[in-house]
Amino acid sequence: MPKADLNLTEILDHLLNGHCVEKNDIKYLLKLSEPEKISLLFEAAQNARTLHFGNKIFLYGFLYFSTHCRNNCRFCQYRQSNKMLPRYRKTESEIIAAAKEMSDAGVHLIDLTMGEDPELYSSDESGFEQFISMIKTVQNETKLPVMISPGTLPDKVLMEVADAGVTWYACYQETHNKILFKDLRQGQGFKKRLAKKQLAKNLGMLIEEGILTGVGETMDDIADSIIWMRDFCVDQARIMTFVPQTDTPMANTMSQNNLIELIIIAVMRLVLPDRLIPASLDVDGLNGLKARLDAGANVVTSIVPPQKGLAGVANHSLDIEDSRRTLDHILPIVKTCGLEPAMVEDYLAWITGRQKASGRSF
Ligand code: SAM
Ligand code: MD0
Ligand code: SF4
Repeated sequence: MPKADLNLTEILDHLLNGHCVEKNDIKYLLKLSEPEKISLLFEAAQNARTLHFGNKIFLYGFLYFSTHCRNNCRFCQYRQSNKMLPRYRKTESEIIAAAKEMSDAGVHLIDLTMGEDPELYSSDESGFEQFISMIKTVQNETKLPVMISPGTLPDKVLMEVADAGVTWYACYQETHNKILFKDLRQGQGFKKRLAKKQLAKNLGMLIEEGILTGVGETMDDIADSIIWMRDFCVDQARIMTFVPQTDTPMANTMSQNNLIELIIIAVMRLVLPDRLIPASLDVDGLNGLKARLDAGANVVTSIVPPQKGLAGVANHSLDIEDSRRTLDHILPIVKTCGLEPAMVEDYLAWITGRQKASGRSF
């Protein structure tokens, strides 16, 4: 057997036996290019998922309730300088109706996302009062855990959110390479974004970290991000392929083939075997779901109800109004992967277990 093959089986076995690997081994896996070896990687990732989650998949409803933003991330269509984009700010009753529709359909979590909306961010903390009360109502009405993805909230607001019993805080770094970060999230603080995650974690919230691929990063950067996620003990680890957006500075960046995202999902699964890893419908829509689950993801995210004027992030409208981001369309695909949706009780039990294991149950 050529030495490289031995390397691959050894690294995969090592990971499947619960051992830690070095950065070089992570990079070796990330750089695999032969189809047979990539298949072995995906098979190992599926085995790691089965070991920790059986054949159960979690389902996240996505509610992008305000698309106004004060920031100018170069990759994002919702950047403040993009004047071509029609924006919306949903009312509390619209938000509750969409959240209820998704909880009735059977999702396990509601992800409340917004741009850094100047209406909230430009005043002092008082701008967030309605936001906090809206979150509480969503929790009460749906009886589901909530994730918030609101940007870099003021510390005091983050504390109030934690007090309100919000389960998850998502605030993606995109990259852990400071130079690339400065380029992607121009004018924003690398350390500030990290500090918000640390504070939310200290306050007892579960943390999702996320990175992008196809934005000029190297495999060394991706390996560093995966190691950062391991060291920080993130609870959910996300990778998304950059989707070029018209009327933004990165509009002409070449679209990257999705295989790299799939390989990164598989490597994340092996390095963080007991964590949640999204298969986002936001990048390739429903057509991209099976490949992401086959690579080892265990949460379908960006489920969006139609006819409510709600948008996605990486893709503004892909698959939304034709109902292809609903459970009717998603569940048959989950089944063809030999998987099935978890019960909401399974999801709540996972959360409680995670909070206890990390000393975050109060
Ligand atoms: N405004 C908040 C923030 O930036 O933290 C919340 C929105 S956040 C959930 C939006 C995320 O979607 C970004 O952090 C990025 O990872 C991803 N994203 C945005 N534009 C994208 C694009 N064009 N292609 C792929 N992913 C994108
Ligand atoms: C997703 N569009 O799940 C959403 C979003 C925010 N927490 C998540 C990027 O793909
Ligand atoms: Fe605003 Fe978030 Fe888009 Fe950046 S990624 S421009 S903070 S909505």
